[in-house]
Amino acid sequence: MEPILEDIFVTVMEGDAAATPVNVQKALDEGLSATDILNDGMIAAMTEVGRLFEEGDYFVPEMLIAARAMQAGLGVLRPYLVAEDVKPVGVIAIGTVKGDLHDIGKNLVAMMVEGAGFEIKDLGTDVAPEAFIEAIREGASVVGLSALLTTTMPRIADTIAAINDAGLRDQVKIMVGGAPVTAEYAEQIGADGYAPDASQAARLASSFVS
Ligand code: B12
Repeated sequence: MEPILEDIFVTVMEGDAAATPVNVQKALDEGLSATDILNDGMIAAMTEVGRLFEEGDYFVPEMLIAARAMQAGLGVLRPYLVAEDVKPVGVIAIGTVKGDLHDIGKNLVAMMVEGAGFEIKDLGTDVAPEAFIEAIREGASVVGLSALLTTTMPRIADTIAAINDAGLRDQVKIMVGGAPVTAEYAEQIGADGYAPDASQAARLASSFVS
């Protein structure tokens, strides 16, 4: 691997949001393609961060700062990706369901999924089913629904039902999560998948498009 890609890998893993964009610019100046920088430097680093999180060597703060470093690097890389016409692996519309204002976990999932190469449509918190439906009509192929309260968890099922009623269910994969949500609940309400944390959410999203 090019030494500068190794540098990017390391600065993303270490969550160095100052050095990552500098290294990305350096790699571009050295003539590396935006695609290689993204795949072999940044996405590779976020995959490793996910692995370390799952093994208990990294915790939420490490994952958050790595994701922020990745975002800082993406700020430099984005125009070059557009110029190279690099397509995202998919578009995910993610949001916290109606009545629920918790967004820390949802944001973490969005960052890790972006780290896996997806374009993110972040619909925010307190999101009505209609907003997810609109996002699907605009091209989202994956939907991520988050709920942190036992009282708002049923809104996940309502949202899936509304997507069904709109005749869009077969156009989209739906993944669900949040502290009260379980794999059994996900299956019961007809979601395509559940993940207990952001790292597994990124793998789940990737499995939908592979
Ligand atoms: C921070 C927090 C708040 C903040 C939220 C700030 C914000 N911007 O998010 C504030 C202060 C606003 C808040 C308000 C309330 N909160 Co609160 N809050 C919490 C707290 C302490 C942490 C949540 C958190 O951020 N965790 C860290 C993240 C990283 O973890 P996570 O959210 O679980 O997300 C991970 C996974 O679940 C998963 N995931 C999450 N979303 C998704 C989505 C997909 C698609 C996938 C695949 C995976 C996935 O991946 C994430 C990353 O690894 C929890 C307690 C707790 N320990 O969970 C209580 C908690 C969730 N809150 C609670 C309550 C009761 C409330 C209030 C009703 C309090 C009140 N009386 O006003 C209000 C509700 C407001 C509303 N309408 O939403 C209760 C819920 C109880 C219950 N059984 O329903 C909890 C459990 C506290 C408690 N023990 O009582 N809260």
